[in-house]
Amino acid sequence: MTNNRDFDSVDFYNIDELLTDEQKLIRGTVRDFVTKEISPFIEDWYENSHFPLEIVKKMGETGIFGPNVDQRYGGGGMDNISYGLIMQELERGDSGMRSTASVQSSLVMYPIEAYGSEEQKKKYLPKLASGEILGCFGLTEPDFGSNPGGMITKLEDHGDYYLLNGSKMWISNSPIADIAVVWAKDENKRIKGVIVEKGMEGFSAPKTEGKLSLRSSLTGELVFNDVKVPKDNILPRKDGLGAPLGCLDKARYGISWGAVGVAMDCYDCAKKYSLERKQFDKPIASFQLVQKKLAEMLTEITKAQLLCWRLGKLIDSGDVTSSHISLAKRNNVEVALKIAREARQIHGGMGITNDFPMMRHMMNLESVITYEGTHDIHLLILGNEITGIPAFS
Ligand code: TGC
Ligand code: FAD
Repeated sequence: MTNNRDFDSVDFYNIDELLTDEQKLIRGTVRDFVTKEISPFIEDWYENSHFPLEIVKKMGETGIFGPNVDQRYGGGGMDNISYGLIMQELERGDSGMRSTASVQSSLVMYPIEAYGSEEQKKKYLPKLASGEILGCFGLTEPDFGSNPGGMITKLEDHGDYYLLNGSKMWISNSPIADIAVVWAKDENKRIKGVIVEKGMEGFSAPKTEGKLSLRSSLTGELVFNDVKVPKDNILPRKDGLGAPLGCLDKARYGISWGAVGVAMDCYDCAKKYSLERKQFDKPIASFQLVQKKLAEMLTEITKAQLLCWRLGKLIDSGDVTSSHISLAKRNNVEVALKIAREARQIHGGMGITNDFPMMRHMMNLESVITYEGTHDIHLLILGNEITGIPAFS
């Protein structure tokens, strides 16, 4: 099955007027990339639970990895609106494809750039930017998902190396990653980041089978059995839970934009289908109930677009807080999920087939609404911001 239909972008409030020519150019480049390299194949990849490894190099060549990273290390040196627009376009193609880019850029390149040594930056960042190597991010453990501070994976100081023991679960890209940024506790219970390389003795990354969501993205475990990690592989410039959570802020921001990409794709499909499909001798678009669905979709997409744009500006000016990001991730993913369901309904029975992308998007969004902080965890982050009372535990 191919998904080759034309996509018409949605811009009811002329938000394009707020974008620079460079930002529009970047969006256009990634839109073309998705149209050529992802959309024609995605339904097959999804059905066969296949991650196309060759897409990593292609993404690197297109400048998709590390858009915010300093150009001295092979990054794009771009602003945050540009980064968001890249994520929007990729997720219009598929959430799994956006996931690959989120992990590489926000969860692997960002911590190496922000917390790593100069040697680590020179060693890893150019190769990650070009797609020569792929990274993954190990925070979640079998018994510590929403509460990563409880993690039990541990680092023991053995003089010139650390011994790493424990396991991580639900790790995007882990079975094929060349390096893993892993979070573990030292003897003082302080969380530290380490770079673990594929092939280190005692390290394995088995694949997680049976996923009904995000099927074009590989997910797996990270298992550490007395892995000797050289001291040079510790991220030296930040520790504590705030270090991994700082990376999550970057990725959650990207997801806010990505969700808009999905919502636009579903709305575009629903609008076109409703104008073509006839029942009772009329296009179904002529019925008020269908118009209500379309009008509400457009309203929510427009609100979500404005949230993203403003959030990007707040990040660029340094005025953003984590709860600003939680609000946008939480809102936009929920909006996208509702729009995917409504668009599916507008397609009637056809909507459940892979002639159309809504079911795939909908199933993908069940992961997106869970990872990077569940929907309810983001609500609690906002509750804490409003009241000053953390209700997590
Ligand atoms: P809490 O006591 O609130 O905070 C501990 C320290 O962290 C600081 N902090 C942050 N720093 C940066 N960014 C943030 N968003 C931060 N949130 C908190 C905080 O200031 C404090 O610093 P310090 O210096 O005082 O120690 O921590 P808590 O244990 O009560 O937890 C709070 C909670 C529940 C919000 C947090 O644990 C959380 O966000 N949980 C959700 C876990 C999560 O999102 N996991 C995601 C795993 S990665 C993933 O899903 C990748 S999917 C990728 C893909 O395929 O796209
Ligand atoms: P739990 O934390 O067990 O939560 C279960 C339910 O309890 C949720 O509804 C939650 O909202 C609720 N809950 C938990 N605590 C509270 C509370 N205090 N108050 C109210 N409700 C609460 N992790 C990584 O580290 N790296 C990755 O690359 C990565 N990729 C992923 C890819 C996929 C496809 C998926 C599905 C997950 C991925 N994750 C990754 C893990 C993801 O971040 C976790 O699944 C998520 O943080 C939730 O943790 P959990 O699954 O253990 O659920």
